[in-house]
Amino acid sequence: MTVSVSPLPTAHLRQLSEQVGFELVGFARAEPIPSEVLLDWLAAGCAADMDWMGERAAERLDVSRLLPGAKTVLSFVTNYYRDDAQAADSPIARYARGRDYHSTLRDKLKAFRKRFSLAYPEVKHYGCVDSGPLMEKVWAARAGLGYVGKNGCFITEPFGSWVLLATLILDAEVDVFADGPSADRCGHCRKCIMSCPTGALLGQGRVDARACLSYQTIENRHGEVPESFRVEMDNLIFGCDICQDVCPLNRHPVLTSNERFAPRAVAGLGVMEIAALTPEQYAELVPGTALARARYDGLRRNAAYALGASKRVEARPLLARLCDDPCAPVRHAAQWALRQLDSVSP
Ligand code: B12
Ligand code: SF4
Ligand code: SF4
Repeated sequence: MTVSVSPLPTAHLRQLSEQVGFELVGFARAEPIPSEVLLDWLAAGCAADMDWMGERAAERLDVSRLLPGAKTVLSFVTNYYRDDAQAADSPIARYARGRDYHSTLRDKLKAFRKRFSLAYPEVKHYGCVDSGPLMEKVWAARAGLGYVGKNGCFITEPFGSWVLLATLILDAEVDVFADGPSADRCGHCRKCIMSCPTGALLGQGRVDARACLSYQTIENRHGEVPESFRVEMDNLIFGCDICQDVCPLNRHPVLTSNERFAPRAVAGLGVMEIAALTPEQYAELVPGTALARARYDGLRRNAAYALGASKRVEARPLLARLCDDPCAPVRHAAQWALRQLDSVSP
């Protein structure tokens, strides 16, 4: 049964959002997403082996499958940009240097939902941070918080693309809905497309995950990274920020004071140190960060590739040791990296 309530005041919801620490919130009508937005991308194979993207495609395209009677989608933005000196040369992408962003955003969303339920007990809601079957960038765009740039990232006016998203569906209307995405500010710029080392940006914000180093370093945990991509992994072990770093709209980042994004000790390590991590060091440094998704062997495999890509001759003894590692992808990565070193110093 759908409960009928008068439109909720967005001014009050904005207050609640601010109280729990979100930087921006916007409101979109919970209308279905045109199916080609997702289905064409899946059909072209751009999801690589992320089968979970297709498995719940129907829900991704229609939020009323997640919350019957859905009327409104709230999109929340959190700025995560920091420039702490200890992580200045980190091979880990910015969003993953601190505490796992999933828990940081989930805690804020939980706090919002708690306050919301106290004020509007009759309204049902469904929340998502990253892993839920929702298209979060589409909702952020519809909610008027920015637009999807050619680099495939959601770009806001105040914070550029250095933001993470959280989403909440309500079965009630609000008093004011956004008009849709803000104006595209990319214009004729193509810097991100030209700078992507693996040609993963296909234009119009489309990303081919198969070619994206973010996918290869995080999601491709079991296999091996194609050779033509490994050579681009110099100082890049988890995620990739190249197409955001070059973006002129990211030139004036706003620093966040949120300590949960402060780099953890693991973000102070260099590639050699990550390649040499013992299971004990991994257990001490990685749990509680987003890096845990790549797992112990995935991080070391990526670090071995990065050593090969940078042709670090001083890494030879470490790589020789990793050639005997019990994990096959780590072993193969170390063997490949040694061959790269041989090409500069036999
Ligand atoms: C799958 C996924 C990936 C994949 C594929 C990337 C991709 N662009 O699809 C991989 C592993 C490669 C990846 C990488 C990264 N990801 Co990711 N990822 C996701 C995930 C789970 C789903 C995205 C998705 O649905 N893709 C399918 C395509 C078809 O949809 P889309 O991305 O929305 O793009 C299309 C639509 O937006 C449409 N569109 C654009 N504007 C509009 C407007 C309207 C009205 C409509 C209808 C449609 C429309 O055009 C786009 C192109 O076809 C989301 C979380 C979520 N649940 O949404 C996080 C998410 C997108 N990722 C995030 C992050 C932080 C990253 C990385 C920056 C991490 C890193 N530093 O390495 C990189 C960025 C890579 C890049 N250049 O995009 C953030 C985005 C932050 C931001 N500012 O954009 C998200 C939202 C997670 C979160 N909760 O914060 N990711
Ligand atoms: S994250 Fe890196 S590999 Fe992926 S599209 Fe951007 S620049 Fe290319
Ligand atoms: S680099 Fe240029 S084209 Fe790419 S997202 Fe930024 S402004 Fe748009």
